Amino acid sequence: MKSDVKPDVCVVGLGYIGLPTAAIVARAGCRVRGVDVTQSVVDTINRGEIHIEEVDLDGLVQGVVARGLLSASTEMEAADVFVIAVPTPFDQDHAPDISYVLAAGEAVAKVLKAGDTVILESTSPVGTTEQLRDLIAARRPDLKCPGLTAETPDVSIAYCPERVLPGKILEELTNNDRSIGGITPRCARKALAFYKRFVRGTCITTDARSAEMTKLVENAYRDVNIAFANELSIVADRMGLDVWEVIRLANRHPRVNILQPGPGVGGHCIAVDPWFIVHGAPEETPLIRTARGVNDGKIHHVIARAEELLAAHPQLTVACLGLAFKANIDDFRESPARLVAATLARRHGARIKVVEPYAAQLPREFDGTAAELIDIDTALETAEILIVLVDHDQFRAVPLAERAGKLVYDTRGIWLDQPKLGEQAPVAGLRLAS
Ligand code: SAJ
Repeated sequence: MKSDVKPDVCVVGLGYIGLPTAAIVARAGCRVRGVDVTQSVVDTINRGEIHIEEVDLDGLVQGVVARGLLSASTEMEAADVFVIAVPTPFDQDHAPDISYVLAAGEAVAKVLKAGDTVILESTSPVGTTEQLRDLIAARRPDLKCPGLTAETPDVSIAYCPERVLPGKILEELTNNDRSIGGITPRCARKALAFYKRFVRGTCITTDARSAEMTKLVENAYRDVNIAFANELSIVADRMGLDVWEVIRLANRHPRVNILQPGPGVGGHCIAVDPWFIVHGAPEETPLIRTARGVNDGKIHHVIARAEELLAAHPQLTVACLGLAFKANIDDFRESPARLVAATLARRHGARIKVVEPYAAQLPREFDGTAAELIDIDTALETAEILIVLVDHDQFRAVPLAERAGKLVYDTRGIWLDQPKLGEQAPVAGLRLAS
C-alpha cells in the first residue's frame, strides 16, 4: 500500500465503539467493512440504519452506507488496517474474559497479508496485545511478527483504547487525545498514521502494555474518586449532614475537586475495568478493590435508606425517578437505579411507581411485581414519596412548587432547594418538605 493511498479498513465488532469508529473512518474517505457475528446487526447497517442509540450516528451511517464507503458482513475480508472493538467482559470471579478478542484475532489471521496493521481497541488486561500477536504468529508462520523477529516485521500490531463518553461518542472520537501503544515503535508509527486520518486530538505513541494500563487506570481513577464521594455521603447520612453542601464548600478549595455521590456506579466500563487491574496485581490493589466495594455497597445503602422511609410511611405511594445508569441516556444496563427500583418493586409491589422518560416499558425484572411505569406529571400528582435515582434533565426541571409537599430522597442532589423538615430530617440524608 502506498502511503498516499487511503487504506481499506476492517472494523471487527459493530457495537457502541466499533460502529461509530467505522462510520467516522468511512467519512474520512476510507472504504470500510464492518464485521459482526450478529446477522441482524449486519442487515440493519447495510440498510443504512443503526441498532444502537447515539447522538447523530443515524445520519452519519446512512450517509456513508449510501456513498458505498461502509458495508457490513458476518464474513472477514482482506483489508489494510484491522480495528478490533469487541467486548471484554469479566467472569464471576472478576477475571477478564478476552475470548472475543482472541476469536477476532483468529478471524483476522486468516486474511492477514504483509504490510497490514492490526489495532486492538477493546479495553483489555495488560499483555493482551502481545497475546494477540502470539496468536497471529502461531496461525501465520509465513508472516514475520513484531517483537519476534530481528528483521523488519511483515505486519504491525498496536493497542489504542477508546475513551469516549456515551452520548458524545462522535464528538469525542474526533476530538479526544489518543494513546497509541505499539508492540514496537514501528507498530506505533503505523497505527498513528491511521488515527491521524480522522482524529483531531493529539495522538501520543507509547508501548502496547503502557497503553493497555492507561485505559484501565483512567476508569479506575474515576471509580476511586466516585467512591470517595459515595463514602462521604454515607458518613454525612450518619452525622445528619448535607453531603452536597459539604462537597460544594470543600470544592471552593483551589486543589479540591470532589465528584458527585449517587446511588452507585453503573455502566460497563467504570464498574468493570478496575477489576482488570486488581486481577493483574491482587496483592498491590487494596485501594482500587475497596473503592469497588464502596461503590457497590452504596446501592445497598440507598435501598436500606429507602426502606426506612417506606416503613415510616406505609400508606404513601412511592415514585422512583429514573432507571438509566446516568443522566439523559437510554442505557439501563448495569444500572444502580434499576437495581434499587426493582428491589423496591419486588418488596412493595403496586406501591412503587417508576418514572423513566427513556423507557417504553419496565425491564423484565419488574414482571409480576405490580410496579407501574408512569410519567413525571402523574408521579407529581399521585406519589407522596419521590426517590431520585437518576439526574435526568426532565427531573431537574421540576420546580420546587410541584414537589414542596413531598417526602424526597434525592440520591443525586438535583433538588438542593428542597426544604428540610425541622432541624434534621427524620431519616438522615432525606430532604423533606416543610
Ligand atoms: N458517576 C457518579 N458520580 C460522578 C460521576 C459519575 O456517581 O461524579 C456515576 C454515573 O452516574 C454512572 C457511572 O458513574 O453510573 C459512570 O458514568 P461516567 O459518566 O463517569 O462514565 P461512563 O461509564 O459513561 O464512561 C466512562 C468514561 N471514562 C472516564 O470518564 C474516565 C469514558 O471516557 C470511557 O470511554 C468509558 O467509561 C469507557 O468506555 O471506558
